[in-house]
Amino acid sequence: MLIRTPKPSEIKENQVTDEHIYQNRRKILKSMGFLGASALMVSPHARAISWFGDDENKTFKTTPLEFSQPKVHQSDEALTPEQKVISHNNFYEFGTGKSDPVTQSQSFKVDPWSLSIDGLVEKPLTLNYDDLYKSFDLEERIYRLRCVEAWSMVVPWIGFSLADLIKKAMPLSTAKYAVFETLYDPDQMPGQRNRFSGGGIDYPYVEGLRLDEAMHPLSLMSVGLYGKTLPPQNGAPIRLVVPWKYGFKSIKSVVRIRLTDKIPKTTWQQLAASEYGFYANVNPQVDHPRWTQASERRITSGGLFTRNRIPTQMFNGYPEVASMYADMDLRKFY
Ligand SMILES: Nc1nc2c(c(=O)[nH]1)N[C@H]1C(S)=C(S)[C@@H](COP(=O)(O)O)O[C@H]1N2
Ligand SMILES: [Mo]
Repeated sequence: MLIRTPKPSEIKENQVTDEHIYQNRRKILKSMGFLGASALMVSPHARAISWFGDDENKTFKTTPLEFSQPKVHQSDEALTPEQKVISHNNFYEFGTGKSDPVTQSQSFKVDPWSLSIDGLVEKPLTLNYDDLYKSFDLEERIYRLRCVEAWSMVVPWIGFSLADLIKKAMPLSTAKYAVFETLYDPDQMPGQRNRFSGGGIDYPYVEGLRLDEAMHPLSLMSVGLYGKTLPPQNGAPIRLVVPWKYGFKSIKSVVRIRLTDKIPKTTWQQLAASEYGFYANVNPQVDHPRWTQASERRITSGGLFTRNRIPTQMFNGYPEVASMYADMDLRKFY
């Protein structure tokens, strides 16, 4: 995401050069053991700028997960390499640069965790850390995720249908929207400590879906990727993945889902309503006010400067959601 009004003391991600991100990422990958000695020789003087402190010598421990392999939601597209999925992130709670989340989140505590579902439901419920992995059948789904900034990834997520979770809480007929909230914990999340470190966002991060969108079989609560539990930079221990919407709807490290009858004001709408709407359906015909949405850069196994520009597809290539918007003007409801 890009912020509209620059503040002088803020590192904006478009001011962080590709080269810097590249060097920083190499350093991280090196510390995680992905790169050999030869990688170091390419840039012996590489020095990552550390904005908040140093978390990068620790590595968060993920654990293997058991899951089923359903026939649906598989894909023949090339997967984005795991080390890119876990080192190029947007998670403003840990800083606004693409490599801040991986460097600043490695000591994030996910156990104990508490995720509550409340509001307009008959049976409010709370899941603890173990419930996240044990209360539902976990399956692997390969989904494209397209960021509003026009890069995209193909990721083997592990998780369960959001619909199954909502059904357990028994929604009242008056419920029309689901509102999601990320953990608020400035001690652990340096981006929440002041306006500048967190991109001007008024935390906690909030997202929302219409209830029919939330109940759509594609909407996934993800607890893992690449066969393991999620690392913090990707939203551990549980995050939403809504593959037909821009990436910012896929809220990370969720602690609360509240059903309501009023449309919520989401974090990015609060920050820049003219740029980020409630719906945020991937739509190559509706440009972001400052750049095109007609194409995207697919992150693959190539280097950072590899050209992988591909056309963006309507609803990110998930046409089965179109009927939910049949009588809506998608330019107005962007
Ligand atoms: N809480 C929270 N969730 C968030 C964000 C964030 O800053 N905070 N960034 C969003 C954006 S802009 C994108 S593109 C995706 C990126 O997910 P990934 O890092 O797993 O690829 O997470 C989304 N979820
Ligand atoms: Mo994004």
